[in-house]
Amino acid sequence: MELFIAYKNYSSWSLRPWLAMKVAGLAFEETIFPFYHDTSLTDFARQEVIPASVPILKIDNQVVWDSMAIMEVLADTYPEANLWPESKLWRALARSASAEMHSGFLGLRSQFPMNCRRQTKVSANAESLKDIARLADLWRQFYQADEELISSRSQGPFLCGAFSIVDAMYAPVMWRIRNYGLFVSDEFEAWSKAMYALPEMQEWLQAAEAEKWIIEAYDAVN
Ligand SMILES: N[C@@H](CCC(=O)N[C@@H](CS)C(=O)NCC(=O)O)C(=O)O
Repeated sequence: MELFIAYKNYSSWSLRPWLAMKVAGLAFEETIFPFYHDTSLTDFARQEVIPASVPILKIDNQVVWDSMAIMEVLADTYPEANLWPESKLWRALARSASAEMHSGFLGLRSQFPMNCRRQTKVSANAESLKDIARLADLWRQFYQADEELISSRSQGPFLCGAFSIVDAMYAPVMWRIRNYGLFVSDEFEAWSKAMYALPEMQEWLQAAEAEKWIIEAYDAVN
């Protein structure tokens, strides 16, 4: 299995399946396409007839593109990895929040590009403030769920208890909130601490810090 990603420092979509695969203990090779600095991604995409966008997974001679599709295929292929929560109720919540991340939070995503190695303080604009308020609501829904949901929650500090795809989907949001000095809610802070402490997240950060590539526009956000 081979995962094609981009810059660990900047590529938020790359982080999602990479983290899910690492936390699940799935073995894979990784290739980095630094698409601002060379043509490796466009060359590969032309050859495979897919969009020039990462992440991409090669599995059993099949090419899968798009972060959500990759994680769904992995969940299908490795059911024992429990990439989605075991409980159907939690799966529905996790899938809804994952889809919301995949298609939403445009304010936060455009104002605050993921930049793992740079910590600074930037005020949120009106669109980002709406997204931050939505994150607070969402986190309340996960952590103050009704009794029926709570009784089927697995153990752990993550959104559904044990780590699952929904945590991977929001992993770049952890970097954005933390590294731009933003605040969502106490529940979000507790989740963020658990995410930051994951050895796999620290592995990603170390690799991001060691990367030599720079995207000046992202480093100039203020
Ligand atoms: N919806 C896609 C988004 C992927 C995406 O936008 N990837 C960015 C990197 S984080 C990319 O490959 N950009 C290529 C480019 O701008 O040339 C997914 O979930 O995989």
